Amino acid sequence: EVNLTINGRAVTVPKGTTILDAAKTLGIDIPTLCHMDLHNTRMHSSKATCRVCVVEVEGKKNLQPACVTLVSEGMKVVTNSDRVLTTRKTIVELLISDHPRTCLSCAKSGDCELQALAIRFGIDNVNITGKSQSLFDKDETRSLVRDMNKCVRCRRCETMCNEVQQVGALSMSGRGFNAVVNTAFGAPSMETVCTHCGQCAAVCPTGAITEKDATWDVIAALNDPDKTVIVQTAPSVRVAIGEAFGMAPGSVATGKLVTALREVGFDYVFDTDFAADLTIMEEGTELLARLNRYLAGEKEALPILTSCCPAWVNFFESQYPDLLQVPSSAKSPQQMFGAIAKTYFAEKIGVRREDLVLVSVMPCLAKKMEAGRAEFSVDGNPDVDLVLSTRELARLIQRKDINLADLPDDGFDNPLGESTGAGVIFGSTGGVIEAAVRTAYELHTGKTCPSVDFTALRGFEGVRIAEIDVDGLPLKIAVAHGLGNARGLLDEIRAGNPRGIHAIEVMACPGGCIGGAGQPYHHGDQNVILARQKAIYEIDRNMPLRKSHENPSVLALYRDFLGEPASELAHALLHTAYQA
Ligand code: HC1
Ligand code: SF4
Repeated sequence: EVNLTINGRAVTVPKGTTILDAAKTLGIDIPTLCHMDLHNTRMHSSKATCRVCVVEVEGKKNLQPACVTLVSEGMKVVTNSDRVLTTRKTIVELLISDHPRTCLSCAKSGDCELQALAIRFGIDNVNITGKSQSLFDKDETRSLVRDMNKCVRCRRCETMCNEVQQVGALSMSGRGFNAVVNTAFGAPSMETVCTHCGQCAAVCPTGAITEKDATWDVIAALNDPDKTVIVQTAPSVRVAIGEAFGMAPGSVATGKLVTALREVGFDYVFDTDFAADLTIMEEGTELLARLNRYLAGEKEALPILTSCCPAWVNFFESQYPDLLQVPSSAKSPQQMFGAIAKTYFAEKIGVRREDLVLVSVMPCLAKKMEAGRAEFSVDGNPDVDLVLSTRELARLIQRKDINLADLPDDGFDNPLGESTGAGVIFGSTGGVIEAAVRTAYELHTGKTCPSVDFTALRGFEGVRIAEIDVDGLPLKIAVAHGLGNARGLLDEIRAGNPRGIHAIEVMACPGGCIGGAGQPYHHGDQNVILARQKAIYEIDRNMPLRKSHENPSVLALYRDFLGEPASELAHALLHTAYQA
């Protein structure tokens, strides 16, 4: 325990606490730019690069950065003296002098932490000009735009990519005015190991890394009289989009979202949750087939890995090319939806696939890249035409003069809008495998699950291992979220799976899709992601049907079109192969 005063107020905190955290316990909000604590990781360089958080410490001549200075017994700290405030103002002015003044047209405007500091310190005019502000070319992919001219060298993205995700695509490069976080040799992201997870964008304080916007492409499609434009919305969008309209994190906005999508002009409003149920039918069938081979002595038939997360697919394709037979061959729900929409549904409404435009709304930036993969198109026509992140959809709704928070509830169109609780829990870490277990249990045993709540698979621990009792058969299941956590499990499989794990769910983003990089910004507050997780399980609890194999529209799809799960047609439309 250490006793100190901050702005004259006494506080006692554990030894090893920073001044910044000690101040927080008193509700004193010291501004920072580079600092972010998230997912048990300190997201900044240990050198406290931005120095916006400087404070006065009695007995010290120089101001001290609060984010790295530890408290000591009897310390007297002042966070808001004139000297501190004018110094912070100068520091922010220097940062801005070196920053493009393109706030009006920046994707991050309104959410930018540098802009917020400029407002806080009343900086209305910066006359100093630092480096030439166009030293770096923009790097654009289908998912992300990186404009390193806007980099403030906070190094959050680098920490995210190297420590949390353990991908290693970004590092500090150059010196002086040229110093920025960049790919190795400044190579375009497409030529690097980048998985397009977008988590670097989720923590970037400025507009240096943002999503590639597709909103105007969607508007163009909606305005084309020759096109029928349909939309699917991912499980975790409904528990996050409200935040963009002032609703509290964890608000369930499913009905308002459907109404907003109708008002925006989509001809049919459908639910990716339907396709999540379909995924369980295919992946669950595959799991059981592989389990039976395993029980018959073919040990390498398991474990099976889930395959619905596109950044995860990119990760194992590039980093574990020797393990490509381990993941399920099932496509993601987004792509299963696309394949069914452009065949079964197009036929049903008598529209040629070229005239049917499918827009996805996803919490994810890697989904944009996934939709562009060549294997997910027929004669150049993609199964999924356009992908919007949750943030982009919020902007599109606002652009159309609609306030989602004020809208009444409405329901999805059918048949591709019907879903179960198993479909919605896909949005949280642990949910995909829980959904699979609910179905696999009943198909394997022919009995009803005593309870559909497999709570041992839930939670927020980076890696969770649980043994599920399938009527006497113990199934060992692992769940990992965040690619760094997945790496350990993959290394274990490569080493012969010594713990005998049967099935593994991996989601690239911490929290799963609820923490996706296309969601409204969490600004480092993990409670936002936890509130969304709570909301996901609340939706599931309130659903009349909670097992994928009970979804009437999915059953009808098999009866009328696909035949059985894993049939030849199901394989052709709903499964894929991975490429090293
Ligand atoms: Fe996800 Fe999925 S759950 S990947 O996390 O399997 O993005 O929400 O749509 O495809 O269903 C994302 C979410 C989403 C897919 C489903
Ligand atoms: Fe790293 Fe993901 Fe950003 Fe790519 S998108 S640079 S993998 S954090």
